[in-house]
Amino acid sequence: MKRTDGYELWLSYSPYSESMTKKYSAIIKNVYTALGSEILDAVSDEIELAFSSLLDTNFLLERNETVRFNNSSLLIAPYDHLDDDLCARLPPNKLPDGDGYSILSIQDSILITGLTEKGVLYGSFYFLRLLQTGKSIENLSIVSSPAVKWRILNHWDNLDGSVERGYAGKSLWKWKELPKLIDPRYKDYARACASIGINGAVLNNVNTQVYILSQEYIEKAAAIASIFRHFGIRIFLSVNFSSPALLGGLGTADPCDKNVIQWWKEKTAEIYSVIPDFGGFLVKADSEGQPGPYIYGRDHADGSNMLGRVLEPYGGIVIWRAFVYGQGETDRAKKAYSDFKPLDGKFLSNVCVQVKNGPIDFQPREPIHPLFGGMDKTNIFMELQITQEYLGQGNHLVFLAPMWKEILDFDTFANGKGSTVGSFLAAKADVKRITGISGVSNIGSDKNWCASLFHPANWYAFGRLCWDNTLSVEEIADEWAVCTWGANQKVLEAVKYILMNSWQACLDYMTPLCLHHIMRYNHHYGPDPACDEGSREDWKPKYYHRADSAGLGFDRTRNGTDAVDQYHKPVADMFDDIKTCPEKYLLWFHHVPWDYKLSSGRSLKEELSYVYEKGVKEAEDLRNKWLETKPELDKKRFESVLDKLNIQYEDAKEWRDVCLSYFLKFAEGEK
Ligand code: GCW
Repeated sequence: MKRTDGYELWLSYSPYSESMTKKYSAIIKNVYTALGSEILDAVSDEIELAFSSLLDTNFLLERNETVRFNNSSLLIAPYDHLDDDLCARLPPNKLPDGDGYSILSIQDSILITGLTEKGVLYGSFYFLRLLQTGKSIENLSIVSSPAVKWRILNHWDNLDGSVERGYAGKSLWKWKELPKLIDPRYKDYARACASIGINGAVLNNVNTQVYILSQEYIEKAAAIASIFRHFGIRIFLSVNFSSPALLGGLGTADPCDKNVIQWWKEKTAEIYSVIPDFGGFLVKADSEGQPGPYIYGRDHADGSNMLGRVLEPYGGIVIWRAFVYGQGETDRAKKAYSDFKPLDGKFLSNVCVQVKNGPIDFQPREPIHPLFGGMDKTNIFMELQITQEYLGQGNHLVFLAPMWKEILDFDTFANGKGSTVGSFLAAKADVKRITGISGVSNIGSDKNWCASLFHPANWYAFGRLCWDNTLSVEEIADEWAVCTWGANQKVLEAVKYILMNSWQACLDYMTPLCLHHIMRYNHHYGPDPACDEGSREDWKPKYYHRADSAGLGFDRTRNGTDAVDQYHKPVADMFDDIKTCPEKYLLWFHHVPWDYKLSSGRSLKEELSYVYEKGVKEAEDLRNKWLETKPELDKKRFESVLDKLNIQYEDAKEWRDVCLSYFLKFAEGEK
């Protein structure tokens, strides 16, 4: 009996069909894997586990130092573990770069190889996915390498077990029990991450507790690292920039002070002595109350480079966030660019600036952040949010892959046409740059990991898109759906319908035409365009929607805050002109008169009503589609998803009613 609680995620290894199982079993009679390391052992274990349900015959699994050719076999080993005869049988030019993999048919056998053990790990999981999704495993000639070097989950987990913006229970990390007790979930988490190519995990919240750097916590983190290492995952820690003062007892944390530098050197040496493959530090500095170099009259380059120098001898990196806003800027959307752009070229080669996908804060839709394509002499990481802080949290089923594709496919024109964000982040040819994408995790202690049986789709899509941003949304949806839900066509049809249509529904019932930040104060769930709470103007919905009797939307054109000119010229011109600004971004860039006619022929006022109504209908359709799975599914899974979709539908109506009654008053000249 397969589990139905979602714990196995997309790794339940349910056979696709009897006929495919027969075919696979006829091809794979023996499995030969390389011995030699923790990663290779993890690969063998995974293959054994998977084949016990994906094949219907007994197979031989042999682990050897060197792998040689055998008929009717699956051969799994890094290139330097293949014997000479097997190397000679490899077709020419079929080795991947870096941590990539090759999956090649050689006569009646299949070889999974790569230059590194990690490559073999990723290739093995890819191969298992072929079997889970019922694909042919004949005539294979697959070569694949990751688009970006670092594919990292950022956990906003606090050391007391709570999770900032977490909707799936408590933190996975049981700090109180560590390092003595190792929860088996650490391994299952790492398996799931490795299966989609994730190679880094920041364990703790960017809003830090300083004692993460105490000896006690470093040892706890080391215990987690010792599990993750088997799956090619390196750990990172978020650190408080003022740690030398707050934890070390120094009178300052000035990055130019020699005692401060010495403190960081010693702390870093202490970390590497127990975590030799430690990834590095993530820092939220001078942002939302977190201390940073500004306190000492230094800038982001001074602060991050100091840490970069300290980590450099160990091969560690600094990930320095660009999520800053505050004094001295008329438009919050402009602040990060204004602060960071002048520093381009000043950051050390192991310092990476991590930029949220959009200029504000993980809204249902944002135009891209102008720092993508805006800083070409700096390592830039993109930060996506997998946890749905502003998109219905653990209650709304919203598949984020379409949003992320829109972001990755956006053409910045940084080097002329075709300079997409995805190609900028990947920059495969540019070996000097460190590239990366981080995702704020949606994972917690809930049995199903992510708040519902659907939410793991976003964890999955994140990993897959980091590896290969040319994958289509459909491909990712297909893979996740079959691996998670099995091959029942009716169920698959409903699952895919929800995946493919849910983001559009969410946009329509929450933030049509790129309205943004109109959620309730602080917890960000539900609509509250009238909200006046908060100590800062740029935390209030009114700051963003700017509704008045003349119209709606934030004027970021050259007549307004001129945020448009932070983009490259053709893009800036396109956004600036209301006629060429894509309607999906309209209210982000323009204060639009209520009677302005949109491409639909409707006025803004009419369009707003139309889209909110459409969103409600779309949410209802998601639910109705799911009802069709009732005869096909167990009660538990059917009902758990239905419960969420019912909430989503009710919430969609609330969004429509609250927003329309508020905005239309302005349109009707009442305020
Ligand atoms: O907008 C905010 C979130 C905070 C988060 C912050 C950030 C970790 O609401 O919860 O803090 O973004 O990204 O630093």
